[in-house]
Amino acid sequence: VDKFHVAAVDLGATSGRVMVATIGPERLDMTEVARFPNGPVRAGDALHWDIEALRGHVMAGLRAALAEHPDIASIGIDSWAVDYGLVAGGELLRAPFHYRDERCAGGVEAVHATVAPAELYAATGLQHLPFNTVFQLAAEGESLADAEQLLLIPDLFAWWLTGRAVAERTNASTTALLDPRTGQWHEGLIEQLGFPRSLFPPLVAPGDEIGTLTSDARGELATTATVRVTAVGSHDTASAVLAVPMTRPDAAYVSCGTWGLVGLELDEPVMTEAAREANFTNEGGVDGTVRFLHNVTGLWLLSESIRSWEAEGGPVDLSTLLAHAARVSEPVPVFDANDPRLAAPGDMPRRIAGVIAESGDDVPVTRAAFARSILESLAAAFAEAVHTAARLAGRDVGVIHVVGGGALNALLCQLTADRAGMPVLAGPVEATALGNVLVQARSLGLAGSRAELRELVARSHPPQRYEPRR
Ligand code: LRH
Repeated sequence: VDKFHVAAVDLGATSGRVMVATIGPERLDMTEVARFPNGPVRAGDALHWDIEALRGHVMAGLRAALAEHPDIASIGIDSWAVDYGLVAGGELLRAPFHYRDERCAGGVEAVHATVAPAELYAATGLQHLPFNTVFQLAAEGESLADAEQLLLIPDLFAWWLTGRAVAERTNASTTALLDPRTGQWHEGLIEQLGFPRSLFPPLVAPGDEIGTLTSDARGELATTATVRVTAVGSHDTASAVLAVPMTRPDAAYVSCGTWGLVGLELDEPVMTEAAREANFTNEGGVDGTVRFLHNVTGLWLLSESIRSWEAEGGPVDLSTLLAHAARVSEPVPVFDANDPRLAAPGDMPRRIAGVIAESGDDVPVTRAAFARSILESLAAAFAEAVHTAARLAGRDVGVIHVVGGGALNALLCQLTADRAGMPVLAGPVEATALGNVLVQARSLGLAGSRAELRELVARSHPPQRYEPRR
């Protein structure tokens, strides 16, 4: 194929971006057209996403992308998982809830009263996260009555652009309503839980064409081109894993942004009791692969701490903070990064201090030591999850790839190598957008097995190596 352009919309829980990629047979280059912050917004007593603001940023980004590259052939959209909009009569009914909203607790109870946790795991292979879509839906109660369809966040954007309502499979796998054996909606479970079957749109797979821009969308994007919207691994983690430049069979990955998703790419799910107890998930990957992984709280702990410090005393420079954290020589406490009390937004330093104090350790006094404590705790959790994944899947692991924003954090990468006792290969930082782009490119004719796509990534974005220090 000759050179061509595609656009990737990549929405993370902390920031979003619109990228344009130029793809040739030997190279893949990406430029950022728009970047914007994202995060929970409190409306009344609930946490939501500011979906209108996100929509505005996405449309502005795509308009700029098309102005610069009128020949953009395709658009792909990915975002964080599990959250959704309810639509009826062509309208979004209300702002989607944020997965960190507290209402999920009631939903967990309601679902588990009908389907026991072990039964749910056997049916879906998903780790228990209190915000899995199934629990959110159970918490909706009466408010489901006026909804015609449920659209996961990337599918909502695709619907705005094309008018087509679909459910992309990798992200649908995070709802806990998909059957991992068949890749279809789990009819039995949906019925058992009493959700209207009509809520769930037809499934599409990464690489499928969802549709082309409606005339309204073309107007808004100031283009006359028939741009197609292509389904990608619309779960951001699925896109990220596709772009992990794994070249060895003994590679594990950490997709590190707001979350640290730690695991392996497998051909078959591992749905043993041991995997359930370790809270490992079998999410759907691109090309029917299985993302066997565990959610570790990621840079959320650091970004929320910085947000609190900034609210108290003005801007905090991240690179200065990390440089100081790297120089901390006294031992710092390692705490459980996955403590559920650290899941909600607000006042993070105080809550982390509480968790540390509770285990009898001294709470670090300086911000540098505090940040170091966070990074040591994340590295410890990453290393442990890698070893657990290897054990549960019966695989040897000898190298860890760190992709996403965390790949920029040299201290975190080094500490992960140290604690895991194996090399870390860091990068690409924009793995998610790259994975998004690769699926579109392949769908438009770029030849490539997953291995070949990963070689292309490694060539265009050579990873940085960290050796374990012992
Ligand atoms: C990462 C992510 C993760 C999900 C969480 C809700 O952005 O998609 O894979 O578990 O957000």
